[in-house]
Amino acid sequence: MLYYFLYPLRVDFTLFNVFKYITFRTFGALMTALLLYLFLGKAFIRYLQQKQIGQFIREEGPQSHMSKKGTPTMGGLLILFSVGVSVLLWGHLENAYLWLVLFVLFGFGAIGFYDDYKKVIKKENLGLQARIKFPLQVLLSLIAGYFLLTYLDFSTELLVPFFKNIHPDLGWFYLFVVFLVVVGTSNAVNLTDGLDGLVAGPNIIAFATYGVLVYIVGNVRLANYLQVINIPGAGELAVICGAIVGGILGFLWYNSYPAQIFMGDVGSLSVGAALGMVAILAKAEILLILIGGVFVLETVSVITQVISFKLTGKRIFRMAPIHHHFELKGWAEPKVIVRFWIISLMLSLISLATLKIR
Ligand code: 57M
Repeated sequence: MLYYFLYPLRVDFTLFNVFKYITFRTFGALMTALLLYLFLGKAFIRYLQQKQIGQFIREEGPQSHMSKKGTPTMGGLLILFSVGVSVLLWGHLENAYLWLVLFVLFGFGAIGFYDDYKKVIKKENLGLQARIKFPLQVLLSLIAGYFLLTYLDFSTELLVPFFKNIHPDLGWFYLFVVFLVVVGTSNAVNLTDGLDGLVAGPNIIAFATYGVLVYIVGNVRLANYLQVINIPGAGELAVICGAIVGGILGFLWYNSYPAQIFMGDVGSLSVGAALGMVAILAKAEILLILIGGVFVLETVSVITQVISFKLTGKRIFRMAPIHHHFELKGWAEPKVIVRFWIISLMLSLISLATLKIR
């Protein structure tokens, strides 16, 4: 919105010329979302406490989690609010990619909110059943994919990191890729959200990395120099990546160990789905395996644990997802969290290096 009000004033005040730069508006979006969460977070936590919107802790989890009972949850609501306001203020609102990410962010946020509402407010511990939750996620991802392939005529080529000459055109099968990446990432981030700050760190790193990638992909000179695909308009996604980084940073101020608030499914499902959507729009969906490596590790640990237990009756890990395994090995919670952040940062730096190794 600011772009429309202030950019035209550049005729009289050259200062307002800055509003045409994506980098400036990305920084503005990050700081706005961050400050919104920082200033509203305390009152929001108090509100959740007053309404007794607190976390239920399952018996079978690590005993160390029992002390977390009643921690306010659904902190993701304020992430969505901060990101929404920030994008409306700083975004170029004629950019369809921006609205596509917002659609996925708030659509999956609505699913997560309903799940949290049933668990925390209606006290139905199982929340929204998977047989309702999953089809809703599939539907949203297919709507986004269909809009992308028809109205936006988006490329259905699948780019492979390291091999610039391998880019098969998947045609309508690309819809399946959109479903897999968006729904898969949403649920992988959801699984990872099991320790204080554990999900915030890798998401901040992942969205910052994709913010750089979309800026490059959207800039014809940089894209040609690095020999990556150029997608006109994709650079604007750096603004929403900045807003999400800011919103999660603000959340992390309160979620850091010992957490005063959890993000809830309303946060983890929405942020994960948005990450998947941004990866698709950056034509870097395979790279998400690296950039979102911590989420992949967590999901693979659950899959292998369940398969092993079903086939042999034995567990591979002391408990899955793998963050609980290290907890039960005696690692202090903050140590598990920060080490996962370090792994996430290493993987993101490696992924950026792949841009040169082609
Ligand atoms: C999402 N939710 C946390 C919080 C957060 C198939 C199975 C692997 C599913 C998995 C599961 O239930 N996942 C659900 C993870 C929960 O966090 C809430 O959920 C939101 C995210 N969706 O925002 O509101 C708990 O995580 C802890 N937490 C923190 N700090 C945070 O900042 O400490 C969360 C955020 C919170 C709190 O304790 O209550 C969760 O873990 O449920 N199930 C599991 O992960 C369970 N693993 C398991 O059953 N493993 C089995 C099999 C099935 C693989 C095995 O190893 O044999 C573990 N989680 C729990 N209890 N809570 C262990 C049992």
